[in-house]
Amino acid sequence: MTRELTVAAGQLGPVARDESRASVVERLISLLHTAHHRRAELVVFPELALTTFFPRYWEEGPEVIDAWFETEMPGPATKPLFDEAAHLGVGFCLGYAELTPDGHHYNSQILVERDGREVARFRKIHIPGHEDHEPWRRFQHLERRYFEPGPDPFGVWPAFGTRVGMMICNDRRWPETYRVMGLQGVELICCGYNTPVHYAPDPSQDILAPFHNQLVMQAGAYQNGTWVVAAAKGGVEDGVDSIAQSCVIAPSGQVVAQAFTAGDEVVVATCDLDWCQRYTTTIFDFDRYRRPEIYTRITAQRGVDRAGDEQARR
Ligand code: CDV
Repeated sequence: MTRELTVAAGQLGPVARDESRASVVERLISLLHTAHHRRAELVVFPELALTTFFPRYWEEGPEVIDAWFETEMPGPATKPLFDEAAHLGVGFCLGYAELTPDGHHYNSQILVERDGREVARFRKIHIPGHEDHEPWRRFQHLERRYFEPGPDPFGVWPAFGTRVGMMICNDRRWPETYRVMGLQGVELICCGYNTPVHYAPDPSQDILAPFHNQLVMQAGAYQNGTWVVAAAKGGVEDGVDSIAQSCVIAPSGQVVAQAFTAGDEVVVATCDLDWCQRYTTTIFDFDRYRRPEIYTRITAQRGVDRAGDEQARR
């Protein structure tokens, strides 16, 4: 018997700065219904799904900043989503800004099982952008002002009859993300993202944004023999265009389903979970072929070390 799981990426179009959480939750519930109708058992929603992508604004004062964050999950605004999902028997993965009881600010994702049970919380590990106001940019990307990097390593949890991992937006660009999960036998990675088309530090990359989005996730899926479900918040939000392209990627690296629009849309695929083993027991049989003793630099150093140049010149 094959192990199958039908999954969905619940893509959101733009969320206006003044749109209420209640209104966004209504949109998420509508996506949930569509996904359920199409037999999905797990819906992945975008990063920071409940509000506009607020790191584009320079905000001052703890009260103003904290207003973008959730202090409870579920809280009063999100409870209807949790209730409806449990009622339908559909699990989900939701990105939100988390303010913990002891005052930490994280860019987080929660994974909830079909019966409404919380499986895990994941806090974004790679925090992109900048800390200070940089008026030369068309818009800010102040994630490094508003969020601390997640303190926990990438995890993998038994859930949905498989092994599920999580990553958030910029995490998907780093090969270490997938490999740390691959080494824990991941079979399905859930990812939410907000990726503006315009990249201020090097605008020559703008035209390549959708290509890079697929490139990294297809490579990560293939090199670790895992499914990836990725959900965007796309379209023009407060004048800033973000890529959409939500998708489901197979362990072969092939995109098996993809969004057609940059608005609210459900992308569904049925994942044959045994497909993972075709890769993890052959070309990427880690036990047989990996050489961790040769890769020590990966964890021993952070930036580039050219100390070897001097020696080579002699
Ligand atoms: N939300 C993000 O993490 N966005 C980044 C942008 C800034 C490049 C991304 O990696 O898509």
